[in-house]
Amino acid sequence: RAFALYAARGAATPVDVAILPTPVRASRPAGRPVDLAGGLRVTTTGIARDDIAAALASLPPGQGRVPLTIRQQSGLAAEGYRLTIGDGAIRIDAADAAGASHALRSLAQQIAAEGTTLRPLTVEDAPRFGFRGLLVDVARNFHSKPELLKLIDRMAAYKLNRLHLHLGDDEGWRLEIAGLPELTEIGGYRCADLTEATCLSPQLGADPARTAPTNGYLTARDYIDILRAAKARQIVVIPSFDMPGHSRAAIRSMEVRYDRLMKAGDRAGAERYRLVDPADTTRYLSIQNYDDNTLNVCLDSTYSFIDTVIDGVTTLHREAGAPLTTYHIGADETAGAWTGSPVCRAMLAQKNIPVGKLGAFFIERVAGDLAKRGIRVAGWSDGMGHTDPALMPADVQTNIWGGLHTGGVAEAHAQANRGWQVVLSIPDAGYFDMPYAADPNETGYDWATRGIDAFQAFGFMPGNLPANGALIPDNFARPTPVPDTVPIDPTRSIIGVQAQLWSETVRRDDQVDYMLFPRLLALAERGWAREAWEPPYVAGQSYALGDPRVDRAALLAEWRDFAGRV
Ligand code: TNX
Repeated sequence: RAFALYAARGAATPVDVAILPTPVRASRPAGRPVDLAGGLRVTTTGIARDDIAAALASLPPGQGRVPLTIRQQSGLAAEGYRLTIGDGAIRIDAADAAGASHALRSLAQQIAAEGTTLRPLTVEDAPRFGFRGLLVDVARNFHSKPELLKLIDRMAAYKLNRLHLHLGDDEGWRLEIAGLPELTEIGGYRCADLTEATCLSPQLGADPARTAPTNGYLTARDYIDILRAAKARQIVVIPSFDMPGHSRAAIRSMEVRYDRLMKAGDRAGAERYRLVDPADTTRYLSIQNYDDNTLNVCLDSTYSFIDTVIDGVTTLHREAGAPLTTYHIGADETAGAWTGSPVCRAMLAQKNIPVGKLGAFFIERVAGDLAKRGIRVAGWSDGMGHTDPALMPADVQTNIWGGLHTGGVAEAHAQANRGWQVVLSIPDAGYFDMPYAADPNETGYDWATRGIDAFQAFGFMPGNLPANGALIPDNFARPTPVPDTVPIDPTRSIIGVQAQLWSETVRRDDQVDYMLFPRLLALAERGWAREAWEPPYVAGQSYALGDPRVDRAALLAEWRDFAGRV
């Protein structure tokens, strides 16, 4: 592990710490070192040891002599901590269990760099954003439970705290749901070609066996284990099953259920699992070329299906002791089927709404159902933006996936101005299914950008909190300022950033690691630390790297130092 110098923000002289993401303040006071050879003796006050057990386990073991005193302390920012190393003792003051865990992770990084003799060090730290997320898509290609557990531990090490687990899409359904076994029996498997009767989508290569890495699903037990591992690391899991578009796996699975019930003579039962209107004559093609992937939003059975899914997921979260707080409904890239559906025509006439509002109608209805259960709805910004805010619950999370130069700034500000919780999932800075570089040997899509290397992720400027949560565009390829056409209301803010690992092109678990590391660390850095080279937000203005207000020399110095710590 490299051990680099960095100028802690506000420090007059460079301080050598190994902590990543960069802490707010660090200093090297005078005093005697701490010799860890004697082993640590941990005591806690006001923070349950169970809540920080995973972070404690990241330290060298031992029932030793060196006191490590962990105390809850009021007056610190949420997730904040103060770590004091010196004179034979280590002390942690933390706002909460998350703060204590972060302090322990910082300590573990310092031990990894310095060895068992720690020179005196004081760190004061707190995150810039409360939401620091990673999306892992296990729907397109499945990724194993061990891989997910490993990622959860890596996330905690770099102080990321939201795992957006993408469990359902066109190509697969990856979570066992009580009462709907077909979802995983059918939806958990891609097939060799499209001739199989229940085929979801073909395998990406020449590996048709059902044991191919693209196949599989999480059992209820697996998911509970994942939730528990996340909770032990202060990570909230946000499940997502994309709807009403991107729903081919659910549609195919429920067709099988329908047929089985019909064969058993249970017509009424079968009708409860209809997700499309059989008389719908609409022809559509989704952006990803599916012509049969959209739930019919006018059928009551669609909503009772979603209800069963939410029931099942809620129960698993309860069993894990990690209540479901946010549920992501997708809501993106709906191809706009339904115009040829008699059921929809009847509903439109009855409710007197225009056909163009059907997508919004779906989101508003599911959001309302979630709100009744006390669960926050989350969705992608394109779909969410079409809703009528007056018909949405007050508590809404939106993931902005407009590009830096294609409307993402205005979208982020407009949706923040609706009072929503805005998370920046900006493709050109945080879609880690894009390749590292425009090189034919690299895997990944390039629709958003020709490549995102760690420096580009590092140079993303998500804005200036708390009053002005502005999205600051920064695209190294096109350093042209983007006009801020929708200034953010000064009382609003952006709640955080998220990295996305979509997995259409990412099949094996080792490819997951390759796509995420090291650039995930750059995003973790931006989610945690606000740097002096980021100019303050000014309403109506925006800037990119070419803007003279960006202190490029300071950015490069920070980058070199960061790269040394990675
Ligand atoms: C767009 S981001 C998508 C995903 C794809 C991704 C591939 C979003 C809401 N939709 O379904 O996996 O691009 O880069």
